[in-house]
Amino acid sequence: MRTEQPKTIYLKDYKAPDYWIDETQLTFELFEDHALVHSRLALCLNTERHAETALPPLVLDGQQLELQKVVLDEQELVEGAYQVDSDSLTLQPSRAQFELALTTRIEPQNNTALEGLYKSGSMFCTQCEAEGFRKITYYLDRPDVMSRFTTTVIAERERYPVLLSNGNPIASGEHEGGRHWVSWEDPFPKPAYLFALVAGDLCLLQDSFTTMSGRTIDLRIYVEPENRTQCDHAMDSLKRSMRWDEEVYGREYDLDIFMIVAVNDFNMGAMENKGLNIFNSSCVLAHQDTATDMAFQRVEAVVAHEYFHNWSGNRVTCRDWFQLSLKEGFTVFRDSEFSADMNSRTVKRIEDVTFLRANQFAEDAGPMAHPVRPDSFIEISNFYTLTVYEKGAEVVRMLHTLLGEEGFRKGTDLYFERHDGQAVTCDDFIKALEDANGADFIQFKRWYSQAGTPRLNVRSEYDAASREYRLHFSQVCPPTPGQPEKQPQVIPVRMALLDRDGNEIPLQLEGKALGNEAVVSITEAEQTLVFENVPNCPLPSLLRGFSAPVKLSYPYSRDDRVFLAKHDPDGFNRWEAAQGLAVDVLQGLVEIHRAGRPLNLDQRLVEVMRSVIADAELDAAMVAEIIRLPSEAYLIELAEVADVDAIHYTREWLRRALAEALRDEMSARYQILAAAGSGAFSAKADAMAARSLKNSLLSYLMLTGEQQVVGWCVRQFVEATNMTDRQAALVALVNSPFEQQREAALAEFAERWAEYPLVMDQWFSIQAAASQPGALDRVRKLMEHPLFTMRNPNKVRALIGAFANQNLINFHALDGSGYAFLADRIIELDRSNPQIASRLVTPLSRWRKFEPKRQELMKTELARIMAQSPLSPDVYEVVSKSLA
Ligand code: 0A1
Ligand code: ZN
Repeated sequence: MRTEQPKTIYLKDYKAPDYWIDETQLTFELFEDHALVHSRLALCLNTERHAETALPPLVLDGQQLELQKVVLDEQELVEGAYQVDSDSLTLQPSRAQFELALTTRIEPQNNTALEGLYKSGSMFCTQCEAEGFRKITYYLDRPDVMSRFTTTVIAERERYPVLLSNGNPIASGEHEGGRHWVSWEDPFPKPAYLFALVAGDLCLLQDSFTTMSGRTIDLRIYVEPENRTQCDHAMDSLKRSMRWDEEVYGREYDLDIFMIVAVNDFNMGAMENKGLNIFNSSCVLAHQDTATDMAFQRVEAVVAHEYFHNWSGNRVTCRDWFQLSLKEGFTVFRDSEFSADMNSRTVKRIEDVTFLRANQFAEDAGPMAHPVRPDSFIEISNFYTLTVYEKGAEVVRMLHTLLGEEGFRKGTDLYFERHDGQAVTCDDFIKALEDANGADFIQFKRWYSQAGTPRLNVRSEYDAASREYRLHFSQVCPPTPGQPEKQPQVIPVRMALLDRDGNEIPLQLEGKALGNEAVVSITEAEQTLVFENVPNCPLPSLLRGFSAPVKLSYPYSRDDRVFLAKHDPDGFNRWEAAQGLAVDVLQGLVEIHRAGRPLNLDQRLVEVMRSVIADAELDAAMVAEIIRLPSEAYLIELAEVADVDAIHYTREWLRRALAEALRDEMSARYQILAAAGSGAFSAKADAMAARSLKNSLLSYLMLTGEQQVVGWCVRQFVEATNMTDRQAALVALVNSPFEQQREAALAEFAERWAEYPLVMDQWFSIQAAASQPGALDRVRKLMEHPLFTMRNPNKVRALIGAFANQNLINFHALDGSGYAFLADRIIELDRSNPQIASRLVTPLSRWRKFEPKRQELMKTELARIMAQSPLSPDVYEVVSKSLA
């Protein structure tokens, strides 16, 4: 908590540590009201920094610890022989190699911040990334200090039959008084942030995997007994991830055992601790009765993400936290490619791009904008951002695009070989890719150092006489905090030129034949490409697959977009054209609405939607993506000054108008899909795609207000064989004016699923996000619900997060009630869980996007938060930067 102004940490100040820790031996004694942590550290001087004749003091990190004993080289130190303050323990070694033994007392039961060692329900667990280990014992808690860990856990056998830590189990035994112990040894040196411990009464799903070299790995998923039946999908995803990493990256698993533990109280999605991944239960548990298809896909992606970290993160880790994207950007790229290979590649790309544009672009345009490799931070927990993760993954994707599949693999092989067992930087990653390919990424590295989303404007000219087609590119990146001016970046543009029938014209650029599709690199602020031998004026298909995270603009007419939506041979760009058309239509409607004129429906959009709904050949998931209108959040991001009311009103108007115009086609397709899906449940991609389209159609059809459709919806709710269909029907009812059906469905759902916390999260969330007036009162009432608690991050995200991030019309109510409500929750949460409190500030931090009245109201709430004392560094950083 804040006593003085929190300190800013700078990348430029990085220094290697004064000492290394070769060995770390830990013994945990777990009790009901406290824990004792005994550590024995083998330290040695970093002789690259210091001569043995002038030993610097040893400064260990530590917070909220009660230090009970300090023993240096078998000599217990008396008070005064060391110094302790709120963040550190300092002592003076007298030899270059020495042993330090410490005992600290901590209170996991009172650890509501869920960082360090804490209790989730009846189980003990840890979360050490980024700087949680220092809340367990004094240590060099920085990722470049890598040590071999041996851990012994001692606890009451009855309450905690399962005792886990990293590595392989090496010994176990009984103590007096019903206590038992297990020792674990991790042969791989690791930083403290990868340490983990679990103690609880857990049940086990076990399986095995044979690696490419023929070793058998023991796979274990530990969950609370009632969840035993919901682990199959996670186990299956794990085995597929292990195989994929062997096939695509040549990476084999290294320990003999790999464990996943599901916990209910967790700040993030999951954590890649060596050999002992700890997961938010929402990212492990999946059964068709209780989890939606989206949840299934999230489990698959998160299991893969954490597993892939074993190489991209653990075997090769980060030198310092400024390099976080080294492991996160790369690993997100790896997991998204895995998901693309397991499901539909185009649909996965559409989902990722949609998410990036609505969320990361907004971050890049807001007060917390920072480069993929930040230069400074106050609280590192605030930098687990969409920029570090998602934009970081886009940066790796561009490297993949520029090098091609084979060149990229050569580069990653060299990276893993060269840096195995090391803590390295983003520059080291790039250097390996360069060296393996003879490439030069000097300019490309600006993607790591410059914040903000570049705009790429494109114009074209066709000269029939010379048969030349010119594309003029100009790029500009807007100023971001601390970076008023930007240099041009390398922008790979995957593209084709289409003739009037939608066929690709062979590309010839400066005398070189490039085939039908090419990746061109735009490197200058202004650049012109001249394509030769172009028989007729073509239509360009640009930035295919979203080959760079930029805002592209080309003066397409609506007719051009209709043409591309129907004829572009590239699936992603067909969707992109339809999206672009919908954006253009909506932006036009917003203007008409603001001018007080009546809205009208552009028939071209209706035609595009009609043609895909009727297209039985097209992947149903693609149809669902194409008919989904751009989100309110994305429309707000695109606007200079966002008129929330107009955006909400016109988007709803357009949805209803489309539903009415396409009523027959939509209901015909809905009924076919409903009949086809009523049989046995399948989790295969095509079955999921069919459900996705069916439910998207249902949500449109409900807008017609027809009794018959309400009947279909209620029937789907009652007869659903899976949570995807049941939940979709509930969402449609909750967002409808049919009060009686809505309340009945909500009540029945709550009664049936009261015992399932993750299902109830959905129930809270659906209501928090419903856009009818009075939402805030409903949210306040739901906070009193016996199953709601501010202590569980999933519940906070489900209710408070969904209201502030998804219910934009109510959150931005003009009386400021939504803002005041959120500020109250942030202030309240800051006392128990600063990381979660800080994440909730995001919607308020975006105040510059709105008109003066809302700006003032939002700033007032930010100022009110700022005036709190104490205030965590987490919330302080985001709020102070938002107001700066
Ligand atoms: N490294 C994990 C994410 C993670 C980060 C921080 C945490 O606590 C503050 C927890 C998890 C991942 O990328 O999955
Ligand atoms: Zn990660």
